[in-house]
Amino acid sequence: STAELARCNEAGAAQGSPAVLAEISTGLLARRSHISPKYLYDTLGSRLFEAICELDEYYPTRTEASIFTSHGEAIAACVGQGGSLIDLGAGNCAKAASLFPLLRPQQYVPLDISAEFLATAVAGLQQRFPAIAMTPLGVDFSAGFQLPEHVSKSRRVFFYPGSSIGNFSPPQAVGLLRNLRDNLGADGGLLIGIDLVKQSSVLDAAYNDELGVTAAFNLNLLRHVNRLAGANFDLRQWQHCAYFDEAASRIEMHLQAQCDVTLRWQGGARQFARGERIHTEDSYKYTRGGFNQLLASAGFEAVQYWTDPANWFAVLYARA
Ligand code: AVJ
Repeated sequence: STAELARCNEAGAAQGSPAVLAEISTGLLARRSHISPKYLYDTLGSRLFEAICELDEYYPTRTEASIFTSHGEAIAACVGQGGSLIDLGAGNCAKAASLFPLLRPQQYVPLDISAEFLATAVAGLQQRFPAIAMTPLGVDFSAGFQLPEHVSKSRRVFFYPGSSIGNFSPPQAVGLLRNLRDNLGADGGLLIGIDLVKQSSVLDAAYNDELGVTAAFNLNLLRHVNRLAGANFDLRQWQHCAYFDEAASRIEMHLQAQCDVTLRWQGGARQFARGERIHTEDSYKYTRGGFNQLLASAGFEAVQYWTDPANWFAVLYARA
C-alpha cells in the first residue's frame, strides 16, 4: 500500500530493500563510481529541491511556469479536458495543481519515489480539490511501471514536467517513453517539459548557485545512502561539482573526495583517492530536433511545442 511504501522510504527507517542495496553497491564499485540521482530524493532532498526551484540561478521551474501561464488556454485546447492526469515525479504536486483548473482531470495519479513527501502534499491538495479522485503512488517509475486497475484506461495524460526526463540517457529515455506509450490507452498523450540547449554560463550557474543549495542537495544524497546502505560517508570529505559537458549536451553533477577516503557499506568497501569523484546526476539538455528524434524512436509524435521568448525551455504535447 502507499502507506507501507511511505514507511519504507521514511527518513528514520533503516535500510533500503536488497534490490536498492545491490544497485547502490554496483554503482559504488564501478570503475567510475556512480549513484543514481533518484537517491537525491529522501524527504529532506525533496525539500532542498523545492528550495532550488526558488533560486535566481535555477531558471527551469520559473520559465516552465511562465510558459504554462502564457499558453495555458492553448495547452488545454490541445490536451483536452477530463480523464486521468498521471504526474511523473510529482514532488509537491504544485505544477499539476496549477493546471487543474485548465485540464479538469477526473483522476489525479501522482507518482514519486519520495513517498512520504508525496503523501503529505496530496493530503493538502485533496482538501483543496475534493472532486478530483487522488491516488498517490510512492514508486520508482524509472524501472518501468504498471498503473493500478482503477486508473481509467481512456484519456490518460502523462504529465512529466521540469525536464526530469533529462536525468535519463537518451536510450534510457526512449525506454521510459515507450513504457508510457504502451500505457496510454485510447485518446491519451504526454505533456512534458524539456530544458533546451543554451549558453553554458547560464547552465553552469543554474547548478552552482551562490547560496550553496544545490551543493547541499547533492551532498544530502550521501546521508540518504548512509541510511539505505549502512554506509559511512563523512560529508565534510566531499565537495559538490557540476558543469556542462557540451559534447554530451548534459550537466554532470559529481561529488569529489577532498582527501583519501575509505568507504564501507553493508557488504562492501572501496578506497577513493583525493580528487576522485562519484557521479550523481546527468541532466540532458535538448534541441527541439533532438527531442523529436527521441519521441519518434519511442512511437510518439509532437503535436505542439510552446516556449518562452528566450527559448530556454519548452513544453510540448505528444501523441502516439
Ligand atoms: C529535477 C532532474 C529536473 O536536472 O535540473 C536540480 C534536478 N539537480 N539541480 C535538474 C536538479 C540539480 C533537476 N531535475
